[in-house]
Amino acid sequence: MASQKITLTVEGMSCGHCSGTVQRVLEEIDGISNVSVDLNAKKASFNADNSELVDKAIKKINEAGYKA
Ligand SMILES: [Cu+2]
Repeated sequence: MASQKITLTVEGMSCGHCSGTVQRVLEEIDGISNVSVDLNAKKASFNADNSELVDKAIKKINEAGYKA
C-alpha cells in the first residue's frame, strides 16, 4: 500500500516547545515519515504507510497532552 499524505488539526500547541513535542512523538512512530508541524496553522502533516498509523498518531498526540 502506498503511503498517504495526512494532515491533522492539533489543538493546544502554544509555543515552539509544543510543536517540537508533537513533531518528536510523530517521528517516533514506525511507518510515519516526512513529519512537519505548523504551530500557527495548528496542523501536523506526515506520510503514513497505512491508515492504522493515523489512529496511532492521534492517540500519541493526545497522550502528549494535545488534541488531534
Ligand atoms: Cu508550548
